[in-house]
Amino acid sequence: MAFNVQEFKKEYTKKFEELFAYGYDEGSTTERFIALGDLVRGLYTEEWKSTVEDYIADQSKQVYYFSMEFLPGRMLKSNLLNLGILDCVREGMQELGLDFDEVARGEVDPALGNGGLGRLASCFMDSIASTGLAGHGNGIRYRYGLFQQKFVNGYQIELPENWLRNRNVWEVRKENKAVIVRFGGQVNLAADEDGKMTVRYENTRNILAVPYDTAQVGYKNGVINNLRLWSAEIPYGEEANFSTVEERDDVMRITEVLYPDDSNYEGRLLRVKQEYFFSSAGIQSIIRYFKKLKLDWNQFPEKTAIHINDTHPTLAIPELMRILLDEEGLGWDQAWEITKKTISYTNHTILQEAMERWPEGMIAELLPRIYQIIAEINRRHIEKKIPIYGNELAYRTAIIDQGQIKMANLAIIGSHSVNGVAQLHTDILMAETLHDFFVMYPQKFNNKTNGITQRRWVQIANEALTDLLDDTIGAEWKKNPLEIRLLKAFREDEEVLEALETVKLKNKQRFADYVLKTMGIEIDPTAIFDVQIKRMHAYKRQLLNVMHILDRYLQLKDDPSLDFPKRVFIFGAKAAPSYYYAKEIIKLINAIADLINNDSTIGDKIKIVFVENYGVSLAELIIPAADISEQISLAGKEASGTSNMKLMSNGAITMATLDGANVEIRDNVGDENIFVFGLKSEEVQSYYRNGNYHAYDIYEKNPRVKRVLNMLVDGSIPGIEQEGRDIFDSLVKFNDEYFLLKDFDSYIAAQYSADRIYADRGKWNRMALMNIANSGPFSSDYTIRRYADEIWKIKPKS
Ligand code: 26Y
Repeated sequence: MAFNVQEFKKEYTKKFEELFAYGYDEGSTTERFIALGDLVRGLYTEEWKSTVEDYIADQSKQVYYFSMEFLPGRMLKSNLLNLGILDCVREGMQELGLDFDEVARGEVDPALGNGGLGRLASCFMDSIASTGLAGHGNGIRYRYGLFQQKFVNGYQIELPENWLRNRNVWEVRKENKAVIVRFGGQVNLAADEDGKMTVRYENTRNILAVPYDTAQVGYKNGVINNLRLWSAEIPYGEEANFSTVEERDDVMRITEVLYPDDSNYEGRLLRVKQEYFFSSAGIQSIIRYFKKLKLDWNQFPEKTAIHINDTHPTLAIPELMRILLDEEGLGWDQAWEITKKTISYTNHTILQEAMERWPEGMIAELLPRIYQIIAEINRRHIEKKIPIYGNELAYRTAIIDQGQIKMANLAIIGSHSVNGVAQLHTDILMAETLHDFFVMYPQKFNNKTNGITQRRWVQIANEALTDLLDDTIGAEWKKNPLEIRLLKAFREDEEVLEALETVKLKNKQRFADYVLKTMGIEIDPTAIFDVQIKRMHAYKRQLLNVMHILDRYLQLKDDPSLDFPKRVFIFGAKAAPSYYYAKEIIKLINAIADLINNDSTIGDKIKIVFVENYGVSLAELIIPAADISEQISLAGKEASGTSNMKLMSNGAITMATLDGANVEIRDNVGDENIFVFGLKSEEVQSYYRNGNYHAYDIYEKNPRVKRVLNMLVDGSIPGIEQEGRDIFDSLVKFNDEYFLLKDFDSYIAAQYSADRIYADRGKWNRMALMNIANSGPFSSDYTIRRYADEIWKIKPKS
């Protein structure tokens, strides 16, 4: 984008005054950001418009990524980076006497997701645009995002996240693109004059879905795609058919708040309303677009791919069927072929408790026509499969089972592709979780290992590393992430290794400053920064990390002269508000932090920092500062993980079980550049199958384990009477569902070998370098290319 510093300064000054009627020097940080954001949006609207016009003119195939969650992070820097004007704007701001980084922090970070699945969606949006693909997001514009987390006396408190309190400069409200979504009422099938069946709905509750569009700017390629988020409003005119104020308020509630849960399914009516709302609105808007092309319906799958991010948007399947059947008059078989060819589905979990199922009666009442269609899909599925596979298998794969509608079954049957998010995860899906379906549809199953966008996670988050890379290997890695492997050639180059250490130290200092300022805790940037950042969940085993901390603390208390490098244990995690056990772990970690951080007898050897309100922006601060990346879920439980990829890209060394994408990280960096420990997935499976795991025996026989666990209940950690007891019981009495005790010894051993290597700076730096150099394959640009080639069948714009 042609733009110079002088022009920028003039435009910015003008824009600010236009918006606020005084000079930018008088403005607040928020206002300064708004003026800048507004200016930047103006810079790309022309290209945004022409991208759409080109797509229509070329009739290029479009892919739509349906996701209940997006976690884009602050967009100012990523837009500037991708437009190629980041340096120019930074310089201009400086010349205006403004602190660019501070102004950038004036942007609210939209938390429209829970965790990995939502952030993946946003990495994908960036990669889709940056690899020149015609692809768009479809989701919900929640009025309130994921709760803001505060700690009060060590307990998690949730506050509403009013992210729209200031103007959202990036979004554009498109009222003329609004559609009506109907709920409830009755369905009547009647023959029209020509004897053709027509479907009529009566007494429905109609909701206006208004899209808010946000540009998805590709990296220096002129492509600008769209993220369309829908907001529920009251329709006007004859569509407004509410009889009571309560009914009307109900409408407003649909897009009010994000469900703050990432793994415990709850059969809440409001959630299914949200799911249908954005699925239906998305499908309607896709159909409207397709109709502009004036093609035959059979060409719909040639021009359209719709991807559903987990089962949350699965109602897109019966909704597409409904429109093709009822509104466009296609026959069942034709509509079904089109639907299957269009839809593809990603599974993100094997945890049974996260599998969506809805009560049949609830769907029948809320979405009567959709229910009929699901029932018919189910009936035909069973009828077709019985002669081939027999009754038992056919019924095991039924969509409707014992009064429940199983969304994963509908997603698999109604799509042409089912993928897992790391090789191990896909293997488990095929062999266990979805084995029955794998038998029926082996060709549908495929793996697409997750990825991350290094544009945000390296170029924006870690400018110091970016400069070092540019100086050392040139800038090609920014366009072709695999080229970062050129760094390997420097693994014995002391100058580069030391420069890498300096970069890391600088990032650690930056984080230490933040911690001192916000938490009043002083941490030493030369200590090992040991990082675990992810949702709080039992299977992710933050507690195993805690056991290591307690063990280390006890060793030090026994012998204060013990010589190992200082460590700062850094946690960032939100717990679902209803997930009691996870909240107890939060309280425990905070209590231990209080105890250890204030124990002067251990001489700062251990510090614990649990940051409040972890999210994308904090991740950008923490990840570049990490030495160790904790990826310690019980093998077989973490579908992929993506913080593991972000951390390795920033030179942290992974402490890992062989779970999710950790396996592939190990394969890429080699055993000598990662710390691996713990049970393998097959071993875990075998314990589960044979029921021969006995946590109590380990507790009794392993004195170190016993001593650590006793600390939870013997009063040595103040303020955790209830929590300590509950957690102790879950591990010792209720047999430790996630095998922490079993993995304890090997975890401790791996941690001690990390200590030893860290003391050898040259060796550690080399490992860090090798992690960075091998992170290229985990770019979401490649992941997206594989989705495009193998699932969506779409080609980049040439
Ligand atoms: C049904 C509802 C409660 C629900 C809402 C959100 C269920 C699940 C989720 C989100 C799941 C999620 O974030 N899964 C994570 O997806 C990442 C991207 O594929 C994986 O890296 C990570 O291992 C997986 O836990």
